[in-house]
Amino acid sequence: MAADKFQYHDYYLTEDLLTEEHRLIRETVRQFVKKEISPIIEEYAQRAEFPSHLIRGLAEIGAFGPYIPAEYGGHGLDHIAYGIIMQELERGDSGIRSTASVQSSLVMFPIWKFGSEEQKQKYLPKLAKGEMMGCFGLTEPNHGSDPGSMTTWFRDAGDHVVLNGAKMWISNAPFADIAVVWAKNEQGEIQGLVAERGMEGFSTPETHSKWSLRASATGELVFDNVKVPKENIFPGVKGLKGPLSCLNSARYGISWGAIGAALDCYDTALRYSMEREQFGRPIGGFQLQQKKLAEMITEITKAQLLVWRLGTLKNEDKATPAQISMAKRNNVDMALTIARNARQMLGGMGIIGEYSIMRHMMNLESVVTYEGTHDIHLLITGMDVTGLNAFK
Ligand code: TGC
Ligand code: FAD
Repeated sequence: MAADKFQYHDYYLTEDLLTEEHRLIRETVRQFVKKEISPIIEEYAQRAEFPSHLIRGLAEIGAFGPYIPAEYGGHGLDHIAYGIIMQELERGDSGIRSTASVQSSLVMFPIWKFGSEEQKQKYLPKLAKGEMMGCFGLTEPNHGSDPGSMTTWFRDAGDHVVLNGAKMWISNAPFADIAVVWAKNEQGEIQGLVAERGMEGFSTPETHSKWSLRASATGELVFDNVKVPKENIFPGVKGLKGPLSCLNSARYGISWGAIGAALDCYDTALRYSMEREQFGRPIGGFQLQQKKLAEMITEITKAQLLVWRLGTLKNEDKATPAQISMAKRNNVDMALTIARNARQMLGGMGIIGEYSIMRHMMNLESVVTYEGTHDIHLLITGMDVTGLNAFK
C-alpha cells in the first residue's frame, strides 16, 4: 500500500465545535491509524485475516468502552469523543472500527446497562483493557431484519439454563472470549446472557469467502445444549428493546465512522486528481472531475454537521432512535457513493490495493447492511414521520 498521506478535511471548521480533549483524542487515534493500521491493513485484508496484534494498542488508545464509567475500567468520555474515535478508526478500515464498536457498544454497553454488579466487575475492566474480547449475537440464519422472530432459546434447569440455537454473521465471533447472546426464555421473552468460550456445546465456526470486511473476523455462534449459569443472565432487561438499545449506540458510532471512510476516499481522489495528467493537464482541472470532488466535500460536510448535532443530543440524552437511524442511513450511503466515485476517479489504479478506496468500498457494502439495512432505516424514518408501520 502507498504511504499514508491522509490529510483531514474540515470545510465548515467543525473542529471549532470540539473541546481540547476531543482534539487530543482525535490526534491520538489518528496517529495510531497512521502508524499501526495503514501500513499493514491492506495485506491483512488481502489475506482475509484479522490483525489481532492491534487489540492491545486499541485498548491503550481508549477505543474499548470510551463512554463506560472509569469505575468499570472505561474512560468516562462523552459521546462526541466516542464518535471521533470511530471516525478515525474507520478512516483506517471499517473492520477495525467494527471490532472496536462491537466491543464498546454491543458488549460493554449491555453489560453496563443491564448487567448485575457482579457481571460488571467480572467482565468490564478486562474488556476495556482488551484482555477479553466479546461479540454480540442477535442475527440468526432465518431472522436478520426481524430479530423479534428469533428461535434461539433456553430452558430452566435449576441453577443454570440450557441454551440451543444458532446466530449468524457475528463480528469477532471466531476469536471472542465471550458472547452477549439474545435468546428467548420458555415464556417467549427475549433475554440477554453471556456465553463463555469453553462452555461445552458452544462453538464459533468462521465465515469464509467474504469480499467485504476481509480484515474483520466474522462467524457463527452455535449452541448445542449449552449449560449457562443463571448468574450470566442480564437481570436488567426483557424484550427486544434490550438488543435494540445496544444498536442505538453502535449505529450512532457508525454514523461517525462512515465519515472516516468517506474522507479517506475523498482525500485520495483529490490528491490523485492533482498528480495524474491526461491530455496535457491534471485531471482535477476537468469539470467532470471537479463535479465529483465538489459533491463529495459537500456531502462530507453535511454529514460532519449531522453527527456533531446528533452527538450533542446524545450527550444530553435527547437523541431518539429514529434520529440515529437517519444519520446511520445517510452517512453510510454518502460514504458508499463517495467510494464508488473516488474509485472511478483513479481509473484503473482505483481497483488495486496500493490505494485504499476499493477496500473501503467493499467494506461499506457490509456497513450499509449491518446494524439495520438501508431499507430498514428508511422504514424507521417513515414510521416516525407518519406514525404508520410499513414493516409488516
Ligand atoms: P417493535 O415492535 O418496533 O419494538 C419492540 C420493542 O423494542 C422497542 N424499540 C426500541 N428500543 C430501543 N431502541 C430502539 N431503536 C428501538 N426500536 C424499538 C419498542 O419500543 C418495543 O418496546 P416494548 O417495550 O413496547 O416491547 O419491533 P419490531 O419487531 O417491529 O422490529 C422493529 C425493527 C425492524 C426496527 C427492528 O427490529 C430492527 O431494527 N431491525 C434491524 C435489525 C438489526 O439492526 N440488526 C443488527 C444486528 S447487530 C449487527 O448488525 C452488528 S454489526 C457490528 C459491527 O461489526 O459493527
Ligand atoms: P434480511 O433481513 O433477509 O434482508 C434482505 C433484504 O430484504 C434487505 O435488502 C432488507 O432491507 C430487505 N427487507 C427486510 N425486511 C424488509 C421489510 N420489512 N421491508 C422492506 N424490505 C425489507 N449481526 C449480529 O447480530 N451481530 C454482529 O456482530 C453482526 N455482524 C455482521 C457482520 C457482517 C460482515 C455482516 C454482513 C452482517 C453482520 N450482522 C451481525 C448481521 C446484520 O445485522 C444482518 O445482515 C442485517 O441485519 C440484515 O439481515 P439479513 O442479512 O438477514 O437480511
